Amino acid sequence: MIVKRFSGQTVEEALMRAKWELGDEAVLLSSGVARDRWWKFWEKGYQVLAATDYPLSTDVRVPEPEPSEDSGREIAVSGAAHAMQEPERDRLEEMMALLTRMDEKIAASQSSKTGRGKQNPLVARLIEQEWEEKWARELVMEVPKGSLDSQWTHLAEALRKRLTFSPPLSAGSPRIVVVIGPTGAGKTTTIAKLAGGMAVQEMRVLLITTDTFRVAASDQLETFGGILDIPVVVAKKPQDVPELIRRHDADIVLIDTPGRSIQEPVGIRSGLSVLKNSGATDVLLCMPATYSRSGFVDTARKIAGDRAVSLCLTKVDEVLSPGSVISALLELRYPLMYVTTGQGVPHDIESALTSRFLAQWLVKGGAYHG
Ligand SMILES: Nc1nc2c(ncn2[C@@H]2O[C@H](COP(=O)(O)OP(=O)(O)OP(=O)(O)O)[C@@H](O)[C@H]2O)c(=O)[nH]1
Ligand SMILES: [Mg+2]
Repeated sequence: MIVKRFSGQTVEEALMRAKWELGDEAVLLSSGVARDRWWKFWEKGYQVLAATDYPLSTDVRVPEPEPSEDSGREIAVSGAAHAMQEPERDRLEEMMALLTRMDEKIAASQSSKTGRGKQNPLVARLIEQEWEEKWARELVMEVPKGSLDSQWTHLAEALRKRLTFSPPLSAGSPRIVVVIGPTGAGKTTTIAKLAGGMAVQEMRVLLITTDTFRVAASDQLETFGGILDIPVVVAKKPQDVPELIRRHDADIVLIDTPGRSIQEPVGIRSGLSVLKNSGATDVLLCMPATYSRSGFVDTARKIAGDRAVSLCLTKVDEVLSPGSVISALLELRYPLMYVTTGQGVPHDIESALTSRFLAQWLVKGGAYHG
């Protein structure tokens, strides 16, 4: 009996080669993806193992492969198995069983290497929610077996332990907070929300805008200040900030900065100049939860530089699957101070540390009910 392996770009092509060489009576022993020893390592290929009882023809021509769309791997070959003698058929069956077991072992070892084996249903669900697979696997490892509800609770707890949180802003002498972030992140709205909440706690708040870059940008903060009855001043240049702070007796100063694109290094530098000149005690980085994981990480890193920042995660109400943002938070490890949950001033903001809904939402997704 002759047993030989044939390769091709598709199973059919490999099979055709086998038939041409071994004849129509050839029996297919196994088929599968070609290992690189059998195929050009830079191309995807398939291999079949075929056997025949008949001697090889000396005039063998292997045909050029015909293009085929079907790349199915399970193909039956009409065979001469029925014509075989009993002991040969037994030997063949033994060989086939052996080859199948070898194939299974190779596939299992490859899947454990790539981590693409049988997937835990919770991991699969998190990946559907746009979690990065690495984080999904890592956190699910900390979740004991149990009902789905108890798994969500444990997962939320595991996530809470991994993330760091900053307590909400309090009064200082004064506390000087510079709010930075990409364009449209919600910086000015967040400042208005914070100021509204602080005024209720009877803190003396001063709002400073350094956004003289865009037409009427300072009007937005002045309008909020007017409604909340909180003083708003405009710093024409970053160097003016300390003097403006001295002139006002405040417990806390919130400084708004213009949003600039991260593609624009000049804008980022001018934002940094406010940080340098203001004597900031805190830097609050507003980042929209709507960004992709990589967009979030790149933008946050470019804007924060090597500065210690706290994070305000904005627009969580616009996100249904928070997996991207979780993956970004786990990667960045910046302490999370606030989440903002809508456009309403001053209510749509909450402390990340004390929020009762945040961890649950981060793992389960859906509408945010903070
Ligand atoms: N859905 C939702 N919208 C928000 C939230 N916070 C702010 N916005 C909206 O986002 C838009 C931009 O908000 P701004 O506060 O002007 O953003 P900004 O970062 O100051 O923008 P620039 O100064 O232009 O960089 C406005 O329409 C806000 O109402 C939020 O938590 N949820
Ligand atoms: Mg603004």
